[in-house]
Amino acid sequence: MPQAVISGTGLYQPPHVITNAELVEAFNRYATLQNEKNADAIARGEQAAMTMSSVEFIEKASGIKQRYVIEKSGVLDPLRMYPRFEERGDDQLSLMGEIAVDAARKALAAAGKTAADIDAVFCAAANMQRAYPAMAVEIQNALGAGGYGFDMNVACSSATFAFEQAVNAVRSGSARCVLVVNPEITSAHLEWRDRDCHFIFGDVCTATIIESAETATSADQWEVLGTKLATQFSNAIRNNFGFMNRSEDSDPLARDKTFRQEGRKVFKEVVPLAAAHIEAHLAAMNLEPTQMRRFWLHQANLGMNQLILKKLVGAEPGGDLAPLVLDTYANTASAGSVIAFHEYRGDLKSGDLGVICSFGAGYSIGSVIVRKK
Ligand code: CO8
Repeated sequence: MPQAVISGTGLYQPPHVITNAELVEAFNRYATLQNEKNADAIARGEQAAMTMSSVEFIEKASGIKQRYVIEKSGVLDPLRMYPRFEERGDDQLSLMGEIAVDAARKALAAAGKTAADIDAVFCAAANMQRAYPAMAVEIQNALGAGGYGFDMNVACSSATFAFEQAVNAVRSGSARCVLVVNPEITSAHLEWRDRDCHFIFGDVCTATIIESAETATSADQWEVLGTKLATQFSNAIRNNFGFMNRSEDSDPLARDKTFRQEGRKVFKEVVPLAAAHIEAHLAAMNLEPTQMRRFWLHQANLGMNQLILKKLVGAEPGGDLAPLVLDTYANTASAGSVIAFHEYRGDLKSGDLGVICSFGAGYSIGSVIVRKK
């Protein structure tokens, strides 16, 4: 069976930054306008006044300091509070396709491959821009790749789940070189008008080449020693937007049609699940957490990652053991752990071991154990 290696990664970084100060200012202007509009109902006690957001809360509760977005003016317009994207014609490359192609070209260059080498494209993300045709097939076509492509959604674990599919495809011989893309346009399905979650997400796209060790020529190769996926149903993170909305006569703009979560519950339930998952995966391969040179963890919350690391290795993670990217990128759904892997692996040496791990809605957890060649 051919061995699978990660031979290149690429990152699309959106052009606009929203700092916490800008975000909070826009939210508080929106909340003030709402309170003025609903002043009578609030005075009669029929409606609760909206409470203000704060930079201090956001940084203390999450560790997030800013986020990148593809479109900024609509998000910060207190009369709108979501991005402004132009509808594109069927003959134009979709926005998800565009950012995926950008990240993919960078990953191909890093791996020393061309689109002609790709024989499978997996588009794995927390939301797809449309129902069909599959985003992956559009991306495959835009790149000029052959083979086949499909979309998959396991929310924040989409990337690691796709890595396992790619590794299996390489090992089984159904593909020799797989492109995994994670175009996350979270700004379009985040509820920016809800102070409990308005600070959480950012846009980005990551791309990863997973190929047979027999064809890999990159100077930076990572053997995939093992993958482990797990899911356990939970409603604590949910979005009810979908194709049934029209037939159900439900309001497509209602609160439940964008991201919502019980953040504290997620925090408490997912930390032990993720730590136990990584520990079990390593144990099954006769490895100890302390043998890991690096943990590229899902980027949802600084405190979550600190607790997971403490459970695993009994230490506070410095930037070196479990690098943080959520301070600058925020939570980028499935792309978070891949951004960390993309940005923080150059200093590792041949033989060094690490774990890429995602966790999130579903609940879903995916871990990928890698060794630098
Ligand atoms: N400013 C000021 N105060 C606030 C704000 C704010 N912005 N927001 C909430 N507060 C208040 C609350 O109202 C509460 O007040 P009170 O005590 O009076 O009730 C107080 O602050 C504390 O609130 P919380 O208990 O909610 O605060 P936490 O310390 O729990 O922090 C977090 C909230 C940061 C959300 C934290 O719980 C967390 O990060 N949890 C983990 C969440 C997580 O990992 N989720 C994974 C989601 S990602 C995923 O699975 C992918 C989904 C698909 C992508 C979707 C893209 C859009």
